Amino acid sequence: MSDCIFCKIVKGDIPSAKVYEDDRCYAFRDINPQAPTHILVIPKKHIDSVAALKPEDEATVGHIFTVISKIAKDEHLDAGFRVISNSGADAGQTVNHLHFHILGGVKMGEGLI
Ligand code: DGP
Repeated sequence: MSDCIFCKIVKGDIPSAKVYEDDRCYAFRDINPQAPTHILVIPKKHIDSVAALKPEDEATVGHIFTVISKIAKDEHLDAGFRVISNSGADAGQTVNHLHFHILGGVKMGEGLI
């Protein structure tokens, strides 16, 4: 989508601190980190959110979770990490391109989840 900021990040039109990239996904550091390690993992293909996922996206999402596991190891998040995907307005989704937050490097509280 031409007006999507994460599509622009994938294309390199908006700079980002890249952590990982392959043919299906891209990972970069969040511009407004909520934890010492805060990385976003996104599909290169534009998908609006978890709510918009279709059966043909299953392989991509499964792949993203394997990549998340690799990134967590590379970032030495051995003590644990949290993966969050906000979907829709009530969840506070602000960028309508599917993304998974990896949060780590700190002992997190038990609020919400
Ligand atoms: P969410 O609220 O779940 O939609 O999270 C969107 C995240 O995207 C938020 O934590 C801030 C991050 N973000 C927004 N714009 C940019 C950007 O241009 N660059 C980077 N690196 N992160 C961004």
